[in-house]
Amino acid sequence: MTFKEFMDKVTAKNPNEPEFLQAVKEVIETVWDAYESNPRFVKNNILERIVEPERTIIFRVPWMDDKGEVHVNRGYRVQFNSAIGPYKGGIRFHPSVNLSILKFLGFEQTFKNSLTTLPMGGGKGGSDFDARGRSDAEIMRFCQSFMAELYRYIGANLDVPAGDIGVGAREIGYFFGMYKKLANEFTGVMTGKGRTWGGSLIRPEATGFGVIYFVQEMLKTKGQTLKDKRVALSGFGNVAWGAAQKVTELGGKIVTISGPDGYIYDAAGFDAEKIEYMRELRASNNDRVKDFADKFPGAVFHAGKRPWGEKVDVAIPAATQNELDVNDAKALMANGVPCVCEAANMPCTPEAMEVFMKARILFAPGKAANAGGVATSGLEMTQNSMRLSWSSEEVDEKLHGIMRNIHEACVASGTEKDGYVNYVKGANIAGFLKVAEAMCDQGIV
Ligand code: 2IT
Repeated sequence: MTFKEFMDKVTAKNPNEPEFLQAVKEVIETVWDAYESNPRFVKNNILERIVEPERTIIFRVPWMDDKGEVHVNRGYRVQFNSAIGPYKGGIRFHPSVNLSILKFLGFEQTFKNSLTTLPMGGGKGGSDFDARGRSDAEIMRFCQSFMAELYRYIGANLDVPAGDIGVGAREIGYFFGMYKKLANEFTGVMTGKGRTWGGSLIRPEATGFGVIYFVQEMLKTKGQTLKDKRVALSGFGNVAWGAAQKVTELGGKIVTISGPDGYIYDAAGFDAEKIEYMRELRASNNDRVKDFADKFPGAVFHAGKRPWGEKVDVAIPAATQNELDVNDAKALMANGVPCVCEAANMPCTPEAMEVFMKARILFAPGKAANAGGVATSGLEMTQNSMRLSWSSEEVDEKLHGIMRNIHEACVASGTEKDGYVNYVKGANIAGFLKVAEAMCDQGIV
């Protein structure tokens, strides 16, 4: 079978799933040679098996709003791969959520989790629920209705969900409470829990911290540090918040954040007060960054635009899939950006990635750079199993070590003949090999 024949088959089998096919193409293209040259992989038909989720659950989520009106949303859990551990991955609440997006996320999660070196398989779930303008009571009822169905399919040794876009500490709390009531047991069935009831310290910051540890490692290969670097972030959620903290701590300057309404440019950089305000913006549930410019004079709001036209030293897309397209990539290159690090899942389109890699700049894919979030979820699972909790320093040190190892794995598997490190290829090969070997070992199941 050629790569094209393989993709044609996957495309025919999964019509109307553009995001899923995009993710499959990127991974399989880069692992193709490693696959073909391994007779055991070929004999076990690993490729066709690895792109098929082990199980997909789709369910009705009915709920009542504060006025007594009844609504119905669709809930999903894609249990993608359990070759190296229980299914693990976040729950996303966003109106854009559909099967294609959750399959792409579950597929990516499988390789990301493999890269962390912790025993976690891949999964993802969510709903097309729109939390904008919803009261706390409405959010609680929705989470309870969602869990009233999902609880049958998850468990501390089976499938351990966490947060993603639209699902944070509050939603995890409501999920966990409902799970505990229905299953009648207190277990580590979710991560991202509150710190007084089994949550790991540093988990809220971990994705952003991990991204910046990865950027540090990339810059180090060029003899550079983040000190005095201007950094453009997109998004204003949990990942951007953690990254903003770490960049600021390391002496770099965050100059942009963004939302669906536009972006903020702040030449002065962020301080503790602005970083804290990012949290308030998120909690406000209104999906808008304009308020930032109203609060901080000096910060300029650019309506309806993305931040990639600004001249910066590091660009970090931290919002959502396909948020940075080929024109954005060209704009960044025109300004000579030397480093782009994906913090969201698949934020750069394939055409944008091609621009960066052709220009041979430092470019890291999300599945390597943002793995610190799920890695710390893995550390939360370990602490729950041992019924104890580690200090922030302990967790942070482990997280830092994991990010360094992921960087090393990318360099080991992704260095090309001319010395350029293709982090995309490196991450895909390193993540894939482990899962593929485990699948072979476990037989045709
Ligand atoms: O995309 C991701 O890695 C996450 N949303 C975190 C998943 C997790 O299980 O912590």
